[in-house]
Amino acid sequence: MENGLYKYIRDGNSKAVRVIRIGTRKSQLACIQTDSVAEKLKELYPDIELEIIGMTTTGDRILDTALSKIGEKSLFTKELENALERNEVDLVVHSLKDLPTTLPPGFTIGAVLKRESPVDAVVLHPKHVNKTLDMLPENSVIGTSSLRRAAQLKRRFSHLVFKDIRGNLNTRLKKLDEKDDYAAIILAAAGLKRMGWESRIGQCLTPEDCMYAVGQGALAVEVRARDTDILEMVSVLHDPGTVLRCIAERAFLKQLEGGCSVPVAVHTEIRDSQLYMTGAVFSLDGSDSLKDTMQTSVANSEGDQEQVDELVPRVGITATKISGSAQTRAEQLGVDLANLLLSKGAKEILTVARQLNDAR
Ligand code: DPM
Repeated sequence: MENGLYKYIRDGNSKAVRVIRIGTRKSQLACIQTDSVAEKLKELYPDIELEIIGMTTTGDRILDTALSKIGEKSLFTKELENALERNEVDLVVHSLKDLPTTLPPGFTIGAVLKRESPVDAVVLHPKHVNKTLDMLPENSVIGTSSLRRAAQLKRRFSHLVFKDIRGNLNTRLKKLDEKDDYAAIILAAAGLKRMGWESRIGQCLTPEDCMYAVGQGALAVEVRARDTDILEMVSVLHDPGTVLRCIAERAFLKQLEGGCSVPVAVHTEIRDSQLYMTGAVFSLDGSDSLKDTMQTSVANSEGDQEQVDELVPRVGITATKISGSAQTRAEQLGVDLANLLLSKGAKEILTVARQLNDAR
């Protein structure tokens, strides 16, 4: 029973078993993330057969240039999307923050899993163990290639110096520990936890120190938008709170016309059915910034029966089992907050930041 979309294999009892192929980058973090999603699918659908297919992406190959300087968008995702398009894989697991707010036509995010802690963490050189950023000596070098992290931390810790650092997490930790180039590096706590390196976290940054990136800490499952069977299958992985927060965050970034390498940061929370969102933009040195907070209700309104059945993606995310009106309000919150900052001059700050970064 080949329907073109799936491969079937026969198990020992000659029963047809559906094979779902999952594409992943080959980095250790990507593999761990993919395995965690595969495990969840296997629990939910014991009858399916999963095959994991590793691929190398442009972002993995170019190791000597700061990410924010490489012009091409979707650095880590393009090769994987090509494989999806060619039907070589059925789904791909990404860090949501690496997925652009507008996906190429034909693709959608079919699941956003429950978010890990979205905060940024300081990993210290062994000789500085037990210190915090404010205790590091004058002119200590902090490794980060994130314009967002550098801008916010420069503003807060003017005694520190910031330098680019590239490579996957393993490479970065090696560069930190085995040389004397960096006093500390900044990484997402979520990635460190998934790698089993939580013990290396010397300090978690507060929103006052450094707000996080749009989508940080959440895993996303990308699928072919027309593949309704796979969409249906992965949709049970959606975590409603994470989805609403991430829709608001992505709508904010999209409205600002920011890519994955602009100094834009967010903080979101859901309390008592209210979605609170703080968003900010920064100049590269952090001296200039705009920040505001807004909120909206994400309660299931009375008689809110419309568990949207039509497949309406919002900022790339298709979530049919989550209240459509709550999704719309979350998206509107992001747009409204961005418009508020734009009315105060956010566009100018981001344009200058982009020009300065390009000229670096
Ligand atoms: C994006 C940024 C970085 C990654 C920019 C930013 C960090 C780049 C750097 C969009 N993607 O955050 O301002 O530090 O040079 C990335 C990481 C994870 C996903 C690693 C990290 C793991 C955490 C997650 C790289 N993408 O941020 O420490 O799954 O959210």
